[in-house]
Amino acid sequence: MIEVERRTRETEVKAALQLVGGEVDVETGIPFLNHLVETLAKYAGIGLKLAAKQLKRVDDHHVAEDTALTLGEALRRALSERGAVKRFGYAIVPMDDSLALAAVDAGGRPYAVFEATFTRSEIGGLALENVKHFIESLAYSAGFTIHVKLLHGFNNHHKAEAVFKALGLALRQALQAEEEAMSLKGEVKWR
Ligand SMILES: [Mn+2]
Repeated sequence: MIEVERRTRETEVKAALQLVGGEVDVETGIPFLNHLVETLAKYAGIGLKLAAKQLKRVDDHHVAEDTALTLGEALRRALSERGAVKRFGYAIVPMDDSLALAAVDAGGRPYAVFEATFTRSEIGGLALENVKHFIESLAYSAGFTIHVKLLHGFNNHHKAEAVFKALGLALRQALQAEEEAMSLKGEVKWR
């Protein structure tokens, strides 16, 4: 169990993460963000209890970003303890009208490519521009390369959820234990 707390003047986020499964419960005060992060954890097969609160009332931006940074830090710590993992994973996931692709390198190389557009500005308290910001923040704090591409879609809820399901399933593969480091360097550096 990895526990991470992140507190700034803007937010307070507490996360407890288990790589090998367990209960998933996310409460950020932003209903659609809860839904997306719970989807990510469930499909990734990780246990995650995460609570975030906004200390200074502004908008959803800081909570979304800091939730991603805290989850990423928990994943980074969990992986540095776990040792070798498969490292790479990918998935293409449909959700009715929407089809999303995600590919991950969970190997200490922070980078994010996000290609998806939305035709609504907000769902359930979450500005949809923060979906991209969330995934970028997660990639940088976890030390993962994450590519996400929405191949097509119409319903904005389905589009965002398909992205998080695909990312979750890609992570499920990438986080599987492996006998030796997936790198010609002989080890994966977690900075
Ligand atoms: Mn920001």
